[in-house]
Amino acid sequence: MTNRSEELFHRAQQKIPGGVNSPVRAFRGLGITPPFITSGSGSHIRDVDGRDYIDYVGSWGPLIFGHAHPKVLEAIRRTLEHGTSFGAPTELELQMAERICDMVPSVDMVRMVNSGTEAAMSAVRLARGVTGRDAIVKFAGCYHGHADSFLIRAGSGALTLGVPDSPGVPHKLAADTLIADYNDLESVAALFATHPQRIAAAIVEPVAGNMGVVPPAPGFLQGLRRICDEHGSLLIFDEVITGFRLGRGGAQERFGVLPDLTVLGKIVGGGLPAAAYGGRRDVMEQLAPSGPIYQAGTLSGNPLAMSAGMAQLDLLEQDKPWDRLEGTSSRLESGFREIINAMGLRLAVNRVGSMMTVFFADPEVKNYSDTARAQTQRHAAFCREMLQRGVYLAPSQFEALFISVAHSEQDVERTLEAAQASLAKAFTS
Ligand code: KE4
Repeated sequence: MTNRSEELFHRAQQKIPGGVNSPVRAFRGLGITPPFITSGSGSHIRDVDGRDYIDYVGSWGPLIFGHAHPKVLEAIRRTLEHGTSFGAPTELELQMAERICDMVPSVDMVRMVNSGTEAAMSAVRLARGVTGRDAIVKFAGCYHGHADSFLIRAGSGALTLGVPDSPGVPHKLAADTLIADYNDLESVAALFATHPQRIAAAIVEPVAGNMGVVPPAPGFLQGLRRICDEHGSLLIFDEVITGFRLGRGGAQERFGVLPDLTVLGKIVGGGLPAAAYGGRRDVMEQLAPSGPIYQAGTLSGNPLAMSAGMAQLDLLEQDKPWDRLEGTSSRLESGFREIINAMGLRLAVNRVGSMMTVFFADPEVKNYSDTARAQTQRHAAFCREMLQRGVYLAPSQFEALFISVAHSEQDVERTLEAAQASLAKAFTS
Protein backbone atom coordinates (compact mmCIF):
# COMPACT_ATOMS: atom_id res chain seq x y z
CA MET A 1 0.00 0.00 0.00
CA THR A 2 1.63 3.29 -1.03
CA ASN A 3 0.79 6.20 1.19
CA ARG A 4 1.03 9.90 0.62
CA SER A 5 4.40 10.23 2.38
CA GLU A 6 5.85 7.71 -0.07
CA GLU A 7 4.39 9.58 -3.02
CA LEU A 8 5.69 12.91 -1.73
CA PHE A 9 9.09 11.47 -0.86
CA HIS A 10 9.41 10.02 -4.37
CA ARG A 11 8.68 13.44 -5.87
CA ALA A 12 10.88 15.24 -3.34
CA GLN A 13 13.88 13.13 -4.30
CA GLN A 14 13.58 14.44 -7.87
CA LYS A 15 14.00 18.08 -6.81
CA ILE A 16 15.73 18.10 -3.39
CA PRO A 17 18.96 16.18 -2.70
CA GLY A 18 17.92 13.05 -0.84
CA GLY A 19 14.39 14.46 -0.75
CA VAL A 20 15.15 16.53 2.33
CA ASN A 21 16.54 19.90 3.35
CA SER A 22 18.62 18.37 6.11
CA PRO A 23 20.14 14.87 5.87
CA VAL A 24 18.97 13.33 9.13
CA ARG A 25 15.33 13.93 8.11
CA ALA A 26 15.65 11.33 5.33
CA PHE A 27 15.45 8.51 7.88
CA ARG A 28 18.34 6.79 6.05
CA GLY A 29 19.34 5.23 9.38
CA LEU A 30 15.95 3.53 9.60
CA GLY A 31 15.73 2.56 5.94
CA ILE A 32 12.11 3.68 5.62
CA THR A 33 10.22 6.57 4.04
CA PRO A 34 10.11 9.51 6.43
CA PRO A 35 6.59 10.59 7.37
CA PHE A 36 5.76 13.97 5.81
CA ILE A 37 4.37 16.08 8.63
CA THR A 38 1.43 18.43 8.20
CA SER A 39 0.80 19.74 11.71
CA GLY A 40 1.85 19.74 15.31
CA SER A 41 0.02 20.48 18.52
CA GLY A 42 1.61 20.28 21.96
CA SER A 43 3.57 17.01 22.21
CA HIS A 44 1.99 15.52 19.07
CA ILE A 45 2.55 15.72 15.32
CA ARG A 46 0.39 14.41 12.47
CA ASP A 47 1.56 13.12 9.09
CA VAL A 48 0.01 13.53 5.64
CA ASP A 49 -1.71 10.15 6.03
CA GLY A 50 -3.42 11.29 9.19
CA ARG A 51 -1.23 9.27 11.55
CA ASP A 52 -0.62 10.84 14.97
CA TYR A 53 2.66 10.56 16.87
CA ILE A 54 4.00 11.51 20.28
CA ASP A 55 6.93 13.69 19.16
CA TYR A 56 10.31 13.50 20.92
CA VAL A 57 12.20 15.33 18.16
CA GLY A 58 10.37 18.64 18.64
CA SER A 59 12.01 20.08 15.53
CA TRP A 60 15.36 18.93 17.02
CA GLY A 61 15.09 20.88 20.23
CA PRO A 62 13.53 24.34 19.70
CA LEU A 63 10.02 23.47 20.92
CA ILE A 64 10.52 23.22 24.69
CA PHE A 65 6.83 24.13 25.16
CA GLY A 66 5.64 21.83 22.36
CA HIS A 67 4.17 22.56 18.96
CA ALA A 68 1.98 25.59 18.14
CA HIS A 69 1.91 27.06 21.64
CA PRO A 70 -0.90 29.68 21.55
CA LYS A 71 1.30 32.40 23.04
CA VAL A 72 4.03 31.81 20.46
CA LEU A 73 1.54 31.83 17.60
CA GLU A 74 -0.14 34.96 18.94
CA ALA A 75 3.20 36.77 19.20
CA ILE A 76 4.03 35.93 15.58
CA ARG A 77 0.55 37.00 14.43
CA ARG A 78 0.83 40.34 16.24
CA THR A 79 4.17 41.12 14.63
CA LEU A 80 3.10 39.82 11.23
CA GLU A 81 0.45 42.56 11.04
CA HIS A 82 3.24 45.14 10.75
CA GLY A 83 5.42 43.39 8.18
CA THR A 84 8.01 40.63 8.10
CA SER A 85 11.47 42.18 7.84
CA PHE A 86 13.04 45.62 7.65
CA GLY A 87 16.81 45.13 7.61
CA ALA A 88 16.95 47.89 10.18
CA PRO A 89 17.27 48.07 13.97
CA THR A 90 14.07 47.17 15.83
CA GLU A 91 13.07 47.32 19.49
CA LEU A 92 12.22 43.59 19.31
CA GLU A 93 15.83 42.55 18.70
CA LEU A 94 16.98 44.89 21.48
CA GLN A 95 14.53 43.22 23.86
CA MET A 96 15.88 39.81 22.78
CA ALA A 97 19.48 40.93 23.37
CA GLU A 98 18.65 42.31 26.81
CA ARG A 99 16.79 39.10 27.71
CA ILE A 100 19.64 36.79 26.59
CA CYS A 101 22.18 38.88 28.53
CA ASP A 102 19.93 38.67 31.58
CA MET A 103 19.39 34.89 31.36
CA VAL A 104 22.81 33.56 30.26
CA PRO A 105 25.42 34.21 32.98
CA SER A 106 28.51 34.74 30.79
CA VAL A 107 26.84 36.86 28.08
CA ASP A 108 27.44 40.63 28.32
CA MET A 109 26.77 41.30 24.63
CA VAL A 110 25.13 39.20 21.91
CA ARG A 111 24.68 39.13 18.14
CA MET A 112 21.65 37.47 16.50
CA VAL A 113 22.10 35.23 13.44
CA ASN A 114 19.90 32.72 11.63
CA SER A 115 21.20 29.25 12.47
CA GLY A 116 23.34 27.42 14.97
CA THR A 117 25.91 26.84 12.24
CA GLU A 118 26.16 30.55 11.58
CA ALA A 119 26.45 31.31 15.28
CA ALA A 120 29.19 28.72 15.90
CA MET A 121 31.06 29.70 12.74
CA SER A 122 30.97 33.36 13.73
CA ALA A 123 32.07 32.66 17.30
CA VAL A 124 35.10 30.79 15.97
CA ARG A 125 35.98 33.61 13.55
CA LEU A 126 35.68 36.08 16.44
CA ALA A 127 37.96 33.93 18.63
CA ARG A 128 40.51 33.66 15.81
CA GLY A 129 40.34 37.39 15.21
CA VAL A 130 40.71 38.35 18.86
CA THR A 131 43.60 35.96 19.57
CA GLY A 132 45.34 36.20 16.20
CA ARG A 133 45.54 32.40 16.23
CA ASP A 134 44.20 29.94 13.62
CA ALA A 135 43.76 26.57 15.29
CA ILE A 136 40.67 25.42 17.19
CA VAL A 137 40.05 22.37 19.34
CA LYS A 138 36.78 20.49 18.90
CA PHE A 139 35.73 17.10 20.24
CA ALA A 140 35.12 13.91 18.29
CA GLY A 141 31.36 13.35 18.18
CA CYS A 142 30.43 16.96 18.95
CA TYR A 143 28.55 18.83 16.24
CA HIS A 144 28.53 22.58 15.80
CA GLY A 145 26.79 22.82 12.43
CA HIS A 146 28.15 22.35 8.93
CA ALA A 147 30.77 25.10 8.63
CA ASP A 148 33.98 23.79 7.09
CA SER A 149 36.02 23.95 10.28
CA PHE A 150 33.56 21.72 12.12
CA LEU A 151 33.03 18.86 9.67
CA ILE A 152 35.99 16.96 10.97
CA ARG A 153 34.77 13.85 12.77
CA ALA A 154 31.49 15.76 13.41
CA GLY A 155 28.57 14.31 15.33
CA SER A 156 24.86 14.28 14.44
CA GLY A 157 24.11 13.69 10.75
CA ALA A 158 27.74 13.40 9.74
CA LEU A 159 28.32 10.70 12.36
CA THR A 160 25.11 8.92 11.40
CA LEU A 161 26.06 8.96 7.75
CA GLY A 162 29.43 7.55 8.73
CA VAL A 163 31.18 10.44 6.97
CA PRO A 164 33.52 11.67 9.67
CA ASP A 165 35.33 14.08 7.28
CA SER A 166 33.11 15.69 4.60
CA PRO A 167 34.39 16.07 1.02
CA GLY A 168 34.67 19.73 0.09
CA VAL A 169 36.47 20.78 3.26
CA PRO A 170 39.89 22.15 2.24
CA HIS A 171 42.63 20.05 3.79
CA LYS A 172 44.53 23.19 4.70
CA LEU A 173 41.57 24.37 6.74
CA ALA A 174 40.99 20.94 8.26
CA ALA A 175 44.56 21.05 9.54
CA ASP A 176 43.56 23.90 11.86
CA THR A 177 40.85 21.81 13.52
CA LEU A 178 42.41 19.72 16.25
CA ILE A 179 40.34 16.82 17.56
CA ALA A 180 40.25 15.93 21.27
CA ASP A 181 38.26 13.24 23.03
CA TYR A 182 35.21 14.25 25.04
CA ASN A 183 35.68 13.81 28.79
CA ASP A 184 39.42 13.30 28.29
CA LEU A 185 41.31 16.32 29.61
CA GLU A 186 44.66 14.66 28.90
CA SER A 187 43.84 14.62 25.17
CA VAL A 188 43.11 18.36 25.41
CA ALA A 189 46.27 19.15 27.37
CA ALA A 190 48.30 17.17 24.84
CA LEU A 191 46.94 19.22 21.92
CA PHE A 192 47.71 22.48 23.69
CA ALA A 193 51.21 21.25 24.53
CA THR A 194 51.82 20.21 20.91
CA HIS A 195 50.45 23.46 19.46
CA PRO A 196 51.69 26.20 21.79
CA GLN A 197 50.38 29.70 21.04
CA ARG A 198 48.40 28.35 18.05
CA ILE A 199 45.01 27.57 19.51
CA ALA A 200 42.41 30.35 19.34
CA ALA A 201 39.67 28.46 21.14
CA ALA A 202 38.23 25.18 22.29
CA ILE A 203 34.59 24.68 21.31
CA VAL A 204 32.52 22.10 23.14
CA GLU A 205 28.94 21.01 23.72
CA PRO A 206 28.87 21.29 27.54
CA VAL A 207 26.52 18.31 27.44
CA ALA A 208 27.11 16.37 24.25
CA GLY A 209 23.88 15.83 22.33
CA ASN A 210 25.14 14.90 18.87
CA MET A 211 26.78 11.59 19.57
CA GLY A 212 23.70 10.82 21.55
CA VAL A 213 23.59 12.37 25.03
CA VAL A 214 26.92 12.12 26.84
CA PRO A 215 27.19 14.14 30.07
CA PRO A 216 30.41 15.94 30.99
CA ALA A 217 32.49 13.90 33.45
CA PRO A 218 32.98 15.60 36.83
CA GLY A 219 35.65 18.26 36.42
CA PHE A 220 35.75 18.07 32.61
CA LEU A 221 34.29 21.50 31.93
CA GLN A 222 36.23 23.05 34.81
CA GLY A 223 39.40 21.50 33.34
CA LEU A 224 38.68 23.00 29.93
CA ARG A 225 38.28 26.40 31.54
CA ARG A 226 41.63 26.03 33.33
CA ILE A 227 43.52 24.83 30.23
CA CYS A 228 42.14 27.63 28.06
CA ASP A 229 43.13 30.21 30.71
CA GLU A 230 46.64 28.75 30.97
CA HIS A 231 47.12 29.06 27.20
CA GLY A 232 45.37 32.36 26.49
CA SER A 233 42.71 30.60 24.41
CA LEU A 234 38.99 31.25 24.48
CA LEU A 235 36.48 28.67 25.72
CA ILE A 236 33.34 28.45 23.57
CA PHE A 237 30.26 26.60 24.86
CA ASP A 238 27.97 25.46 22.11
CA GLU A 239 24.64 25.68 23.95
CA VAL A 240 22.45 25.42 20.86
CA ILE A 241 20.77 22.41 22.50
CA THR A 242 21.44 23.03 26.21
CA GLY A 243 20.77 26.77 26.28
CA PHE A 244 17.52 27.54 28.14
CA ARG A 245 16.80 23.75 28.18
CA LEU A 246 19.00 22.69 31.09
CA GLY A 247 17.92 25.66 33.17
CA ARG A 248 17.39 29.40 32.87
CA GLY A 249 21.11 29.90 32.29
CA GLY A 250 21.69 26.64 30.42
CA ALA A 251 24.58 24.25 31.03
CA GLN A 252 26.98 26.99 32.12
CA GLU A 253 24.69 27.81 35.04
CA ARG A 254 24.00 24.11 35.83
CA PHE A 255 27.71 23.19 35.90
CA GLY A 256 29.03 26.53 37.17
CA VAL A 257 31.58 27.08 34.39
CA LEU A 258 31.59 30.35 32.45
CA PRO A 259 32.85 30.27 28.85
CA ASP A 260 34.19 33.32 27.02
CA LEU A 261 31.66 32.87 24.21
CA THR A 262 28.33 31.02 24.09
CA VAL A 263 26.54 29.76 20.99
CA LEU A 264 22.74 29.64 21.21
CA GLY A 265 20.00 28.46 18.84
CA LYS A 266 16.87 26.30 18.70
CA ILE A 267 14.83 27.44 21.77
CA VAL A 268 15.88 31.07 21.26
CA GLY A 269 13.95 31.16 17.97
CA GLY A 270 10.76 29.50 19.24
CA GLY A 271 10.66 27.35 16.10
CA LEU A 272 11.60 30.12 13.68
CA PRO A 273 15.10 30.57 12.20
CA ALA A 274 17.13 32.37 14.86
CA ALA A 275 20.36 31.76 16.73
CA ALA A 276 22.87 33.88 18.60
CA TYR A 277 26.41 34.10 19.87
CA GLY A 278 27.54 36.24 22.76
CA GLY A 279 29.91 36.59 25.67
CA ARG A 280 32.56 38.88 27.11
CA ARG A 281 32.08 42.54 26.23
CA ASP A 282 35.78 43.06 25.39
CA VAL A 283 35.58 40.21 22.89
CA MET A 284 32.17 40.99 21.37
CA GLU A 285 33.09 44.66 20.83
CA GLN A 286 35.72 43.48 18.34
CA LEU A 287 32.85 42.69 15.93
CA ALA A 288 32.01 45.07 13.09
CA PRO A 289 30.96 47.80 13.12
CA SER A 290 32.39 48.46 16.61
CA GLY A 291 35.50 46.45 15.77
CA PRO A 292 37.33 44.98 12.76
CA ILE A 293 36.02 41.39 12.76
CA TYR A 294 33.30 41.05 10.16
CA GLN A 295 30.00 39.20 10.38
CA ALA A 296 26.64 40.17 8.91
CA GLY A 297 23.20 38.85 7.95
CA THR A 298 20.21 40.09 5.97
CA LEU A 299 17.65 38.49 8.25
CA SER A 300 19.59 38.55 11.52
CA GLY A 301 17.20 39.56 14.30
CA ASN A 302 14.20 39.07 12.04
CA PRO A 303 11.09 40.48 13.77
CA LEU A 304 8.97 37.32 13.37
CA ALA A 305 11.76 35.11 14.75
CA MET A 306 12.40 37.55 17.59
CA SER A 307 8.69 37.51 18.47
CA ALA A 308 8.52 33.71 18.51
CA GLY A 309 11.74 33.44 20.49
CA MET A 310 10.78 36.13 23.00
CA ALA A 311 7.37 34.53 23.50
CA GLN A 312 9.06 31.23 24.36
CA LEU A 313 11.62 32.90 26.65
CA ASP A 314 8.75 34.77 28.33
CA LEU A 315 7.02 31.42 28.94
CA LEU A 316 10.26 30.08 30.46
CA GLU A 317 10.55 33.12 32.74
CA GLN A 318 6.91 32.91 33.82
CA ASP A 319 6.47 29.14 34.16
CA LYS A 320 10.03 28.24 35.24
CA PRO A 321 9.24 24.69 33.95
CA TRP A 322 12.61 23.04 34.60
CA ASP A 323 11.52 21.11 37.71
CA ARG A 324 8.46 19.86 35.84
CA LEU A 325 10.62 18.90 32.85
CA GLU A 326 12.92 17.04 35.27
CA GLY A 327 9.94 15.13 36.68
CA THR A 328 8.61 14.05 33.29
CA SER A 329 12.08 13.23 31.99
CA SER A 330 13.13 11.22 35.02
CA ARG A 331 9.88 9.22 34.81
CA LEU A 332 10.68 8.41 31.18
CA GLU A 333 14.24 7.45 32.08
CA SER A 334 13.29 5.24 35.02
CA GLY A 335 10.55 3.61 32.95
CA PHE A 336 13.07 2.73 30.25
CA ARG A 337 15.52 1.41 32.86
CA GLU A 338 12.82 -0.79 34.42
CA ILE A 339 11.92 -2.29 31.03
CA ILE A 340 15.57 -2.81 30.05
CA ASN A 341 16.40 -4.49 33.35
CA ALA A 342 13.28 -6.66 33.27
CA MET A 343 14.25 -7.87 29.80
CA GLY A 344 17.86 -8.44 30.83
CA LEU A 345 19.11 -6.12 28.10
CA ARG A 346 22.46 -4.33 28.31
CA LEU A 347 21.48 -0.84 27.11
CA ALA A 348 22.59 2.53 28.43
CA VAL A 349 20.21 5.37 29.20
CA ASN A 350 21.98 8.74 29.32
CA ARG A 351 20.01 11.76 30.41
CA VAL A 352 20.65 15.33 31.50
CA GLY A 353 17.48 17.27 32.20
CA SER A 354 15.08 16.96 29.27
CA MET A 355 17.58 15.55 26.77
CA MET A 356 18.06 11.79 26.74
CA THR A 357 19.40 8.92 24.62
CA VAL A 358 18.86 5.16 24.90
CA PHE A 359 22.11 3.67 23.62
CA PHE A 360 21.99 0.21 22.11
CA ALA A 361 25.43 -0.31 23.57
CA ASP A 362 26.93 -1.41 26.86
CA PRO A 363 25.32 -0.11 30.04
CA GLU A 364 27.82 2.75 30.25
CA VAL A 365 28.44 5.27 27.47
CA LYS A 366 30.83 7.98 28.61
CA ASN A 367 32.54 9.16 25.44
CA TYR A 368 32.63 9.02 21.64
CA SER A 369 34.40 5.67 21.40
CA ASP A 370 31.74 4.13 23.67
CA THR A 371 29.01 5.42 21.34
CA ALA A 372 30.76 3.87 18.34
CA ARG A 373 29.98 0.43 19.81
CA ALA A 374 26.23 1.03 19.53
CA GLN A 375 24.23 -1.62 17.68
CA THR A 376 22.75 0.86 15.20
CA GLN A 377 20.71 -1.78 13.36
CA ARG A 378 18.89 -2.84 16.51
CA HIS A 379 18.36 0.83 17.38
CA ALA A 380 16.89 1.33 13.91
CA ALA A 381 14.57 -1.67 14.36
CA PHE A 382 13.47 -0.23 17.70
CA CYS A 383 12.73 3.19 16.17
CA ARG A 384 10.74 1.61 13.31
CA GLU A 385 8.64 -0.32 15.82
CA MET A 386 8.11 2.81 17.92
CA LEU A 387 6.99 4.73 14.85
CA GLN A 388 4.47 1.97 14.08
CA ARG A 389 3.16 2.42 17.62
CA GLY A 390 2.81 6.19 17.27
CA VAL A 391 6.02 7.35 18.92
CA TYR A 392 8.30 9.57 16.83
CA LEU A 393 11.94 9.32 17.93
CA ALA A 394 15.05 10.78 16.30
CA PRO A 395 15.87 8.39 13.42
CA SER A 396 19.46 8.00 14.57
CA GLN A 397 21.31 6.49 17.51
CA PHE A 398 23.50 9.61 17.63
CA GLU A 399 20.80 12.11 18.49
CA ALA A 400 18.94 13.12 21.62
CA LEU A 401 15.27 12.80 22.36
CA PHE A 402 13.73 15.96 23.73
CA ILE A 403 11.01 16.12 26.37
CA SER A 404 8.85 19.24 26.32
CA VAL A 405 6.55 20.90 28.85
CA ALA A 406 3.70 19.62 26.65
CA HIS A 407 4.56 15.92 27.22
CA SER A 408 1.94 14.52 29.60
CA GLU A 409 2.06 11.60 32.01
CA GLN A 410 -0.21 9.80 29.54
CA ASP A 411 2.32 10.44 26.74
CA VAL A 412 5.07 8.95 28.90
CA GLU A 413 3.04 5.88 29.86
CA ARG A 414 2.05 5.30 26.22
CA THR A 415 5.69 5.71 25.20
CA LEU A 416 6.84 3.14 27.77
CA GLU A 417 4.17 0.66 26.68
CA ALA A 418 5.32 1.07 23.07
CA ALA A 419 8.95 0.76 24.16
CA GLN A 420 8.32 -2.56 25.92
CA ALA A 421 6.81 -4.08 22.76
CA SER A 422 9.33 -2.41 20.44
CA LEU A 423 12.36 -3.58 22.39
CA ALA A 424 10.97 -7.11 22.42
CA LYS A 425 10.58 -7.00 18.64
CA ALA A 426 13.99 -5.38 18.10
CA PHE A 427 15.72 -8.10 20.10
CA THR A 428 13.83 -11.08 18.73
CA SER A 429 13.87 -10.28 15.01
P1 KE4 B 1 21.76 24.53 12.84
O1 KE4 B 1 22.73 25.14 11.85
O2 KE4 B 1 21.27 23.15 12.37
O3 KE4 B 1 20.65 25.47 13.24
O4 KE4 B 1 22.55 24.26 14.22
C1 KE4 B 1 23.72 23.50 14.19
C2 KE4 B 1 23.98 22.95 15.57
C3 KE4 B 1 24.98 23.53 16.34
N1 KE4 B 1 25.25 23.08 17.58
C4 KE4 B 1 24.57 22.04 18.11
C5 KE4 B 1 24.92 21.57 19.49
C6 KE4 B 1 23.54 21.41 17.37
O5 KE4 B 1 22.88 20.35 17.91
C7 KE4 B 1 23.23 21.86 16.08
C8 KE4 B 1 22.17 21.21 15.21
N2 KE4 B 1 21.57 20.05 15.74
C9 KE4 B 1 21.07 19.08 14.77
C10 KE4 B 1 20.48 17.87 15.50
N3 KE4 B 1 21.31 17.37 16.51
C11 KE4 B 1 20.08 19.69 13.84
C12 KE4 B 1 19.27 18.71 13.03
C13 KE4 B 1 19.64 18.74 11.58
O6 KE4 B 1 20.85 18.83 11.26
O7 KE4 B 1 18.70 18.66 10.76
